[in-house]
Amino acid sequence: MPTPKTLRLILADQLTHSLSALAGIDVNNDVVLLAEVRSEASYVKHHKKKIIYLFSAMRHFALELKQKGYQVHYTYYDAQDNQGSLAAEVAHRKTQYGCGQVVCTFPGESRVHQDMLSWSAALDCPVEIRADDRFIATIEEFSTWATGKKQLRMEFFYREMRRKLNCLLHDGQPEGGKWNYDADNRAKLPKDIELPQNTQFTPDTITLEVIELVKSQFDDHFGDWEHFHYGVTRDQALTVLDTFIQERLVNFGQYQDAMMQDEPWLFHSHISFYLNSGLLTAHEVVARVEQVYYAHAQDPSQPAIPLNSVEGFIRQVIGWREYVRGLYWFVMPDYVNKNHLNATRKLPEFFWTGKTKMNCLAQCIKDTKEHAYAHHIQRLMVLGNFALLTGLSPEEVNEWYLIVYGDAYEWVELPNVSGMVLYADGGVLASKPYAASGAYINKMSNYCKHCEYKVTVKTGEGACPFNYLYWDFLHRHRDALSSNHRMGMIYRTMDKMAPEKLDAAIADAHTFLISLDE
Ligand code: FAD
Ligand code: DLZ
Ligand code: SF4
Repeated sequence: MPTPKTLRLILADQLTHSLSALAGIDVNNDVVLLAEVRSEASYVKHHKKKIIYLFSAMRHFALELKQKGYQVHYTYYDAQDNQGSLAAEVAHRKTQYGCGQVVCTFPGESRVHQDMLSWSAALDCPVEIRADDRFIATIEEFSTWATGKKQLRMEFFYREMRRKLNCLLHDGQPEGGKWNYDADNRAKLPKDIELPQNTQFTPDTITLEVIELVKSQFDDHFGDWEHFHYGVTRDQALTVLDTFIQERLVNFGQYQDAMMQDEPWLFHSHISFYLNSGLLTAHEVVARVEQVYYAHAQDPSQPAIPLNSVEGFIRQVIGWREYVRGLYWFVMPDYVNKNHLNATRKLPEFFWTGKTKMNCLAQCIKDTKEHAYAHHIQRLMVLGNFALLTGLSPEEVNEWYLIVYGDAYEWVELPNVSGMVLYADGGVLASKPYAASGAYINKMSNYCKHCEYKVTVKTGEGACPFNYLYWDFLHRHRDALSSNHRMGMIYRTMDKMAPEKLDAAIADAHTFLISLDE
């Protein structure tokens, strides 16, 4: 029997030529569908730059498929017959092209997966959901690794990934003798350091059209559309990666945790947009970095790239990224409702405007609003730390992170927010909350120099709010946290504090939290 004509769906974050949904395509017969749909573009009010990036990247990818000879149906956002949702688009195009089956790749969000599972019955035809082999670990591999373990620590999963790829290993032993060089990666940026440029592209006519669409249709969404400079094709994404490897990887490790006023890009790679939407794959990113590391190590005419930079970067990609993806599918759907610390405070308005006297927050929100990007420590130790210490509701904080970052999809956003930032999962992801006082922010940035508050003042007039919020947080959650052996030392320090100092911190925190609610 001949194979029926197949409708092959490609989602906005599946822009990869080797995507499993395209495997075995009959180019003369099958139809590839990409659809810009209202339901996906506005189920949360995504940052304008995230929509510009995705729609433009989808349009460019569709053109590349057509150039390869594929039959592509591209549903434009403002097309008269746009059906408004993925399910309705699939149903409509299946009938339009007379397809007898649908093939998709496993999506990145549980919500979309649940929807896909209902399509076969609704369409009365087979709907095949193929594994997403762009990840290094399969969902089943993670589940096998995690099942029965008391603690799911990234470090041990990461070592499995290193072994699986035979990456930075000699006879099964880690390069340099250690698996992890994180201890070397905590330097502050020197005052006079010369910072490299981030890679920028001038928008072409396709991107300019999408910008006009977003200006008219998504005006009420968060974020600035101006100065869009991201890559929107695979070639451009490769340029971003290669420029990072040539110019910034050398310093990535030591300055990975550093932050600087008005400098969002620093020595980071800025590839998360491309990795998460499929223009780059984790396999190729890691292979290129490893290859350049060894090539430079063997060629005296090339500058050596420090192992702490290379290992640190590779750990982010095959460690953290793979780990949060595996964890997401292992713990969903319950994970979405986790709230171990019973945090219920509403998100303050300044998360949308950046209007706060706390300079570190204002800076990180400004970077986010302008670029749909902030680097990891800004997300974790400034914005996340504030959300943790002030007890913001996980639901509201998750929605904010999903909206504001151009690389945000639930599989990666939710574990980072509920697990890493808010400790809402009670320690499944992190062995202790990432709580910190102003001293950490001052150590890793120059934000405090430009702030109305004084980071060295602990309580009272002009004191840095992070200082008293920190002690108040520990005090409030003593029952939930003091039995955690990694918190033992900090509670012993707290117990040695003069009672009036702790009382003053708690009183200042209460006043601050009341003003936050107002
Ligand atoms: P680099 O610092 O250059 O790191 C290289 C790559 O490693 C990144 O591109 C990313 O793919 C990967 N990576 C690093 N850390 C993580 C991590 N914790 N989880 C998953 N991948 C990681 N990353 C997202 O891709 N999407 C998100 O929605 C997202 N939300 C986050 C929310 C919070 C609260 C926190 C603390 C982190 C979040 N991250 C998220 C992780 C990280 O902040 C971003 O991946 C990173 O800032 C992207 O910038 P970059 O490409 O310059 O990264
Ligand atoms: C995030 C997003 C946006 C803004 N728009 C679309 C869209 O129009 N069409 C589409 O296929 N996907 C879109 N996405 C991504 C989805 O919301 C969802 O996050 C991923 O497809 C999950 O894998
Ligand atoms: Fe942030 Fe406190 Fe420093 Fe101000 S003083 S920038 S609020 S850490």
